[in-house]
Amino acid sequence: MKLYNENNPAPNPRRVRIFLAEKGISIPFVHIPMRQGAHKSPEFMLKNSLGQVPVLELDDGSTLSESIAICRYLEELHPAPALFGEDAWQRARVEMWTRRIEFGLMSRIGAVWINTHKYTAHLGTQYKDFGEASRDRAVKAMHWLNGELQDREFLALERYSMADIVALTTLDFGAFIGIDMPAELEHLGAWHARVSARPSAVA
Ligand SMILES: N[C@@H](CCC(=O)N[C@@H](CS)C(=O)NCC(=O)O)C(=O)O
Repeated sequence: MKLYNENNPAPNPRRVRIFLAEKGISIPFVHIPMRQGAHKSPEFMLKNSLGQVPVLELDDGSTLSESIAICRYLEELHPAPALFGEDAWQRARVEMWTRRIEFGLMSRIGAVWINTHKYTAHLGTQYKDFGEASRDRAVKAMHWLNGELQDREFLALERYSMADIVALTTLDFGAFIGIDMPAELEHLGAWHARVSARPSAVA
């Protein structure tokens, strides 16, 4: 088994690396240098027709894309610690929060990235107004998360879960492209410090 990976600041492969670190699992990485377009090479497109990383490849050559699907697969193979929850209620909570972060925050940050950033200008038309509106919506989502976190330590469960991994990688990518967490969001800031202090966060 191996993971086709790109280094930081790419947020989606980082989800898998943090997940692996939390599980104490080690698998070989194959670096796909995105700045050189390696993710769009004909060879890599055979592994993921969207030309995106991460991709998990099994020893028989079969491939799995989508960071969360990859982590779900690895959770089945290595159940402890249960990062997707231990029972029906916990699993549903992790799903709920993972989806909320992906749709409510990551989609907005992604829209800022694609429509306003100089690094993506070569990819096609940038719709600057849409990008700037998405920035406002991303910051609004941070305010909402701050309220949610006022009386709990982690997003979905009473302990760390996949939802925290998705939120951490999303917010750190947002900061990389200039969407900082407003300093007054003390609960979100405390949560961010808490999850960033875990050894896995350096992944
Ligand atoms: N939903 C996918 C998103 C994967 C993705 O967008 N990866 C980025 C790198 S962080 C990428 O490969 N972008 C290149 C592209 O979309 O063409 C996942 O969770 O794995």
